[in-house]
Formats: sequence, structure tokens, C-alpha cells
Amino acid sequence: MRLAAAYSAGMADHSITRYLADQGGDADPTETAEWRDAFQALVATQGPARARFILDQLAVLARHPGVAWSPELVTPYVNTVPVEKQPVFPGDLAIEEKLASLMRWNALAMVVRANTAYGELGGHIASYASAADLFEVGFNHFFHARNDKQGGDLVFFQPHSAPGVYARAFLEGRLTQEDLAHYRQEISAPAAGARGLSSYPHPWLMPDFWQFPTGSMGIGPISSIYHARFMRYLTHRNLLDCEGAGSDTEKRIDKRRVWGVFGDGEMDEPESMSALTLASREKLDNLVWVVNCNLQRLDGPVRGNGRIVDELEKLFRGAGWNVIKLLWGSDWDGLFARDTTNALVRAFAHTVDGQMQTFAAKDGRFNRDNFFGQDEELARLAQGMTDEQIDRLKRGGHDLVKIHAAYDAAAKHRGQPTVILAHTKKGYGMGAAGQGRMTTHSQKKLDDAALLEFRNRFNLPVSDAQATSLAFFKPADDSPEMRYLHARRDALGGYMPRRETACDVVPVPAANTYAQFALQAAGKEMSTTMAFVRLLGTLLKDPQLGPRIVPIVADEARTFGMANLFKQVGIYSSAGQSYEPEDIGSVLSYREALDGQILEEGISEAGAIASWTAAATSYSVHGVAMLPFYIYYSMFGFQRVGDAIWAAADQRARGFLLGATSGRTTLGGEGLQHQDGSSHLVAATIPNCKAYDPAFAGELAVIVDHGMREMLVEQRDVFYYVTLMNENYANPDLPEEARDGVVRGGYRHASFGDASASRRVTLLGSGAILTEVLAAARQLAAEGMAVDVVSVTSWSELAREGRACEEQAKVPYVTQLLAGSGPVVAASDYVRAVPESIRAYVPQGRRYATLGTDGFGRSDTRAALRAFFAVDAASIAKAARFAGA
Ligand SMILES: Cc1ncc(C[n+]2csc(CCOP(=O)(O)OP(=O)(O)O)c2C)c(N)n1
Repeated sequence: MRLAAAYSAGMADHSITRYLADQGGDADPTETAEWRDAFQALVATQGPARARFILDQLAVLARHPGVAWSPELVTPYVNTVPVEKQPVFPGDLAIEEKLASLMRWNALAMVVRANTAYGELGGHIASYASAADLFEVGFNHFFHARNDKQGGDLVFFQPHSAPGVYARAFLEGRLTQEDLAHYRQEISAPAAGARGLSSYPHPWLMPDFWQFPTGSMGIGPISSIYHARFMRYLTHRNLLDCEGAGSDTEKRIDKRRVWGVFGDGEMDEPESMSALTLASREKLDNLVWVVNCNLQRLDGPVRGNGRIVDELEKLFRGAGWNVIKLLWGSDWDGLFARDTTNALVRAFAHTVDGQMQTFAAKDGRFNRDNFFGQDEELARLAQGMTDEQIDRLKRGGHDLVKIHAAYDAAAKHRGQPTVILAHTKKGYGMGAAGQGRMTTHSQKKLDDAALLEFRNRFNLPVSDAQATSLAFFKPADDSPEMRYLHARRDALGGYMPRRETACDVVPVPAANTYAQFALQAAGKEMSTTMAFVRLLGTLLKDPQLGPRIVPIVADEARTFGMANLFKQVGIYSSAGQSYEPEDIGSVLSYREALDGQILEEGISEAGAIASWTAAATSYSVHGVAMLPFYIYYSMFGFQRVGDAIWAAADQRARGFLLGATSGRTTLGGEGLQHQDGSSHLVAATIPNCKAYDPAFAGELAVIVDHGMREMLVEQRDVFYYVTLMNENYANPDLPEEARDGVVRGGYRHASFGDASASRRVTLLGSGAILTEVLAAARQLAAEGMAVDVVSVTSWSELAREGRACEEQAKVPYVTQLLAGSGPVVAASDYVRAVPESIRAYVPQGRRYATLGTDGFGRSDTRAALRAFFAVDAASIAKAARFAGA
């Protein structure tokens, strides 16, 4: 169907690119030309503002249902910043190009050397080859470092481009040649007097270097959004000014920003895209993403049969972002200027990414024949250009001037986050060995010919022998390039990435002052969730600690009985509260405020954990120690966002995760998807996570108190995972002498029966199942046994200490705790593997039986569920008898 006919039939495809591709479908070109001329005259005589106004008026008419027109979100495949709006490049182009070439070379040499020596080490060349210029313009002109005078920018680097960041740090004198030679060899490096360089950005492994772990795709993007939002939170709560002093435009350009360079393939991760609307809703103009659109991912094209740039443009624009397309380099400017009939844009509209990749992989001759050879108009444009010139036509993401123009526009943009869609070639400059090849992502080796070709391609000042022996190259300290490199970083505040650790000590009040209700509960009935909420409410009132607390919820505050905090400390809202809440008169009123303290993330566990990570690393990223408490349904933590928690651990997060409504039988009615029997198993695998499953309010208070001291006062890089239950039962006083055991993972809670009885048993239990253990103890005591009950507060801490003691040939704490005779029976509301984790440390000669909740959860009463999973008092007593008690 011709386009005009399609329009009249009301079936129009509004795509501009389609329109351009199908211009022949115009039923009345004369009439069309009149409309076009009229519009151009309007722009010329009245100016663009008036033209926009008229278009808005027409758009109102066009949206009439009978016409059913709406503007499409995709614009033609050209640069967003027009040539005439490009600022003058403020640097020395020749030197910057030379430096970029050196970075490329050293990065490549690092990966190829490692793999020549040890083929198993892996690494990537092609990704940084495509991203080098995007990084370099940032390093030379935009990425501010933190120092005494400024907070600095946060920069998220594409993980598999890490070699490029190391290559730069080498030229800056922050890493040595030996260090580069130990890329991905962290264990063997120290013996050679070098520091090993981690595969990807890992703060855990390089704690003075990397800030943000990005190696698991998707986590970097979402994390950058929540870091940007958290900076606003710090500003609005008057804890730290991240917006920059003064209100004049020039000053505000220097405000702190979050920059992220991500892959176009990475945008397919659900996490990458899931918080886009949060960023625009919050008007995060302190956030700039650069999506490196090299059109390829690992296996092949990101969108072989479509265009990823178009797709991302639509998505981001629809989500309310400012989109800047950075598609073509300066040498295309002349071609576009001569292209009066839009032949190029039409040709691009036909060219899907799979084809664009082929053009990237082939030489100038091929491109002349197959791209410019498509029609006469295109062929005419390429006339006068040599094949070599055609081959060297740059994509926008490889042109420093164009990149600078895009970054500059992004930095000046107000009121929206910006995404720069940067068109690049994967494996840029790797020639036949890799540029645009399907297999380029995993290319780790280059033969001599390819190395020499690369050397020539980038005019590197290395001899044949140096090139083929993969010698690292660093210009003399007093060379113009090196002076320039240092001067640029100096102007931007110093070198980066650099991770800081210095932060203030936040005093923690004595537990007796705020947790008496829990420590001396005197039999009061409450759930550990209630106890936690009460603790939190009191801590929030502490003049020094209170303001540093960040309560985080994912739409479940009411479930956990926290609604009173809405009124007490308010819900953070960058817009304040522009409506009168329905429940305004209530003490539980839903109060939103600019300086509100609670981060209410809505139903996004991925967002909430990203928020938690931003707060939990504020001590390092901002030098302001914050203490986040993120409380959620425990099943939707490690199981749902475990990878994000792993990344937070890598980032050395400090804070509390509260897995509420936990346990497979304690949350009776919710069934299979909600009942958590495994989070403690996963938590135990994270080295800096201390996981607790307290049974009583007093235990919880001791754990929270100890955690706060470890994190805020001793400043240790640990975080706490504490499970909370919604079962109400009587809470005993916690004896002073039990506190140490609570922290270590368990203590002798009670003894039953005749202490001199010959039939003996020790029962272990954690969390709500301790109540079943106590009931079983009474039954067994009534049968004439001597029963000891140990309250296990942390299986994983007991096991961890056990392992450490074994290595040092010491007797583990848990072994001492279980000294005695008769069998030991352990029960928990988690899978059996959790209590099994301490088996190796049970004293020799004592039989050890474990009860847990393996299998799918289901709905019923607590009693029915506990009987079903055999973790109720009767089953525990039975197991004790069976074990020989
Ligand atoms: C969650 C996750 N899945 C898969 C990978 C493996 N992986 C690493 S890089 C990569 C391809 C990345 O492609 P893209 O984002 O387009 O970046 P490019 O290297 O092309 O610049 C893949 C699949 C990963 N690191 N993380």
C-alpha cells in the first residue's frame, strides 16, 4: 500500500524512518512541497520557538480520533547535536588522539600477554576498543575526581572494558608495568612484587581503586540510577550538598554527576531498564548514561534485524529521558551537508544492524560498492573519496569532537536524566582480526601481522619488535602527552577511579538506653518484627545516629507494622507532598516530605536493594556514613535479588538487611512462593555477610547493637542479614552473660529435667522454631530426660568460626557449647542444610540429627505446616528419642 493511501485509510505507519524510506508514496508532491515551504518560511521568519508553538497547535488537531496521529518517538538516524551547535573542542585534539591510541595499545597488550602466557585467563579486547574514545573524553574533560574541595563524580565503567582503565592508570603512574603484566593474576602477583589486577571492577579485590562493581550485567545501570537518587536524598536531607554551591548556571554545571558507560547488549537485562522512569520522575539531571552502541554483544548482533539505537531511543524517550544520539563522526558532516535529498538518512533507514555490522567488518571498497553503491545519489556523495577515506569514516563514538559535544549537551541539560546513544564499532581498529566480527567479543589473541596492523592503524610509536613482543608503552614523563594527561586530571580534581574509605565515626548509644523493652522483656508477648520496628523507631530519635539511619521498604511497611514511621520521620519525596493525604488526621498518616527519611521504593526489590547499596556505601562514596535498614519479605531477598546483594558485598556495603515474615512454616497462609526456607543458606555463602536468625527480642537487640558498632564505630566492611518473624510469643529476659554468645551464634538458653538423669539430649533451635524446641524439651524432660536447649542465633557464624578454628587447630566455640553427652538434635525453619552446616564441629561421640523444611512451601496453619515439615515439638521430641536420647 502506498503511504498516502495508507494515511487516507487511517492505517498510517507514523515512523519517520519508514516515511523517509518510502518517499515515493506521496500522492500529491506539489501540495506536500507547499506545506513544507510554508513551514520552512515560518522557521526562517518567526524562529524556532514560534515554529514549535504552531506545531503544538497542529498536534492538538492531529490527535483528533478521526486523524489518530501521534508523533513517533524515533528520530532519523543522525546526530542529535547539530554541527552548528557543537561547542569548540576545548582540548588538544592531536594529543588526545595519541593518548587514546596508547590506552588502546596497552589495554590490548595486557590482555594478549596474559592469554599468551596462560590461555585460561581470558579477558576482552574488543569492548574497550569500541569504548576507548568514550572513556577518554570523559577522563580528559568531564569526570571530576573527589578531593578536599569537591565531592567528585561517580563513574560506572563497562566491566569488560576494565583493561582500558588499567591502561590509563598505568600512564598516570598509578599502576606499574609489572601490575599490568599481572592482569587477572591476583594470587601470583605479590610473589613478583606486583599487584594483581582484577578481571572486572571489584572493590573487594582492589579496595583503593574500583568503586562500583559492574561485572554482572544490569547491576551497574540500575545501581547508577539509585546512586544518583541517593545523592539527591543526601542533599534534600541536608546531610551533604551534592548539587554544587550557588544557583547560577555556570556553577551548577560543576555539580556532582553520576556517569555510566554501559553496553547496548546490557540494556536487555531487566534490571538495566527497570528504573528508567524513576530517574525521569525524580528529574535526575545529575545522571548521564552513555550506551556504547557497537551493535554487538557476545554471540552476535544485539538486534540483527532491527536497529538497537531506534529501539533504545523510543524506550528512553518514552520513559522521559533526554536522548542524545551520537551516531556519526565529523568526516560525515560534509557528506550530510552535500546530501540535499536525504539520501543518507533514507539509506540508514533501510540498514538494519546486522548489515551495519557487516559494513564495519569490511573495507572501504566493500562499503563503496555496497553502501554508497545502493543508488546514484549515494554514489555521487562518495565520489572523490578514496577507499581508504571511506574505510576511515568514523562513527560518532570514535570522534572526540562529537563525543565532547554530546557530553557537553548532557552535562548542561536540566530537569531530566540523559542517555547518549553512541554508535561505535566493536573491536575498532582490530582490522581483519576483529573489527565488527561476530567472534570479536571473545578475541584474546592477535598474531604478529595483526599486531603490526594495529600499530600502524593508530600510529603507535613502537617498533616491530616491541609490537610483536607486546611491550607496554609509556611516553617520557616530560613529553607533551604526559604533561597534558596529568594537567587534564589535575584540572578535574585528580585521578580516578579511586575508592576512599575515610568517614566520620557515628556514635552508637548504649543498648540499655534504647532496648530495655527487649533485653528485659519479662515474658512480654511480641514478634521479632514488632521488636525490630520498636527498636528502629527509638534509634531514629537518637540525635546523632538517628539522622544517619535510612529505613527502606518495598511497599510492605504496613505489613511489618511500620506505618507509624510514615508520620514520625516522613517518606522521602523530591516533590514534597502536593496533595492532602486521605488520612491526614491520623497518627499513621502517609506523610511525604522533601526531607523525609524513609525510602519507599514501591514494588521493586531490585530498586530497593540498589537504594540500600547506595546508602550502605555512602561512607566510602561520599565520606558520610549512613546506616540503611531495608526490611522486606525474606523470600524476595537473596532468592530474588541475590546477585545484587553479592555485588553490594563486593562494594563493601555496611548496613542491615531484614528478612521479615521469614521461615517456611512461620508465615502460615502465604504458600509456596512466599515461604522462605533458603535465604540463610545463600547468606552464609557471602564472606562479609553476618546472618542471624534470632528467636527473641533481646537477641535481636544485641545483634543490632553489635552490628551498628562494627559498622559505624569500628568501621568494618560487614553487613548484617537478620531474619524476623511475625509470630507472637512470650519473650524472656536476656541475661547479660548471654550477650556474647548471641553475637557468636548461640548460647545455652535453658535446661530442663533432672540434671543427673542418665538419658540426656541437647536441643538446638533458631528463630521461631526455638519455641517448638522448648516445647519438645519439656516433653522429653517429662519423660525423665535431662535436656539442654541452645538458642542458635546464627548457624553460619558458628560454622564460620568452626572452620577458622580448625585451620588454627583450636577448639571451635560451637564444639565447646555442645560439650556433654547424648545426642544433639537441631531444628530450624530453613532447609536442613542450614543446621547441617555445623555438623563437623559437633563433639565426637555425640550423634547429630537435623530437622528442616526441605521441599515446597504450602498454605495451612503454623501447627499443620510444622507437623508436615516435621519441625514441630512432637517431631523434635521424636527425633531425639530416635537418636538415642
Ligand atoms: C548477568 C550477566 N550475563 C552475562 C554476562 C556475560 N557477558 C559479559 S560481556 C557480555 C556481552 C556484552 O555485550 P554489550 O553489553 O553489548 O557490551 P559490548 O562488549 O558489546 O560493548 C556478556 C554476555 C555477564 N557479564 N553478566
